[in-house]
Amino acid sequence: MLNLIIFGPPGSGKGTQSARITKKYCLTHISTGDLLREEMARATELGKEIAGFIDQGILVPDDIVIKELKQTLKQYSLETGFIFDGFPRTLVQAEMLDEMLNSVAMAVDMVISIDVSEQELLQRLMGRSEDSGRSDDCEEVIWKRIEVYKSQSLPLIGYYADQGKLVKINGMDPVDKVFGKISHAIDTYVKDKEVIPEVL
Ligand code: B4P
Repeated sequence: MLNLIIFGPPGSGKGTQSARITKKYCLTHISTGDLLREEMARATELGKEIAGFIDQGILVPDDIVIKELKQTLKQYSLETGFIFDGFPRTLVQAEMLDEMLNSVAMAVDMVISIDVSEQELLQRLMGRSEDSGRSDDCEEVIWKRIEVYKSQSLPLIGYYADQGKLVKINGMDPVDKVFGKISHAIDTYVKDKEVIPEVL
């Protein structure tokens, strides 16, 4: 059983790679971006509030994200094994996740951090904007998201590096190659820890 975090700037391929990791390692995929967009699509009062943040490219406040996450996790046994995609994005969220997992004698196993240049991020997200219909995939908002990533999320690199949990992956390569490197990192971790997941 594994608990992974996939971390990186907007457009680095977190969602893309999470889908593949989920399939290969039989994990439950939790994307806070998807959860928040689902709430927006329901057009609830909360959804409208969330849209106010996402449309500007800024982070949704921790209390809202944590509440959404906790509600979703209630549907699963924590023993399932998760890939957290786009969560945590702040130190408060990281500490909350540690607390929650520790309370059931579990922990984050590995944090996969995907590095991609800013120009490439812009190019990918502008490319996606043609069919994503996402309000935050426009140039001005993309730059804001990158800036927010650098100021609010990047400090998590140190938080997880200090715990010896960080794996850095060059995300500039094609999707299959990036996935190959991620799989290698996970397989090596699993082997070194002598934990044999059912999927192997
Ligand atoms: P997210 O939904 O997490 O989305 P993202 O960071 O924009 O994208 P991701 O990295 O998953 O990119 P993808 O694989 O799709 O966040 C959206 C917003 O929600 C945030 O800005 C924030 O406001 C809010 N939010 C979410 N979580 C939050 C939290 N925890 N706290 C507070 N606020 C939160 O890839 C992008 C494109 O690149 C795709 O078109 C893909 O096909 C392409 N691509 C991927 N890999 C590629 C590769 N190797 N080569 C070429 N193209 C590639």
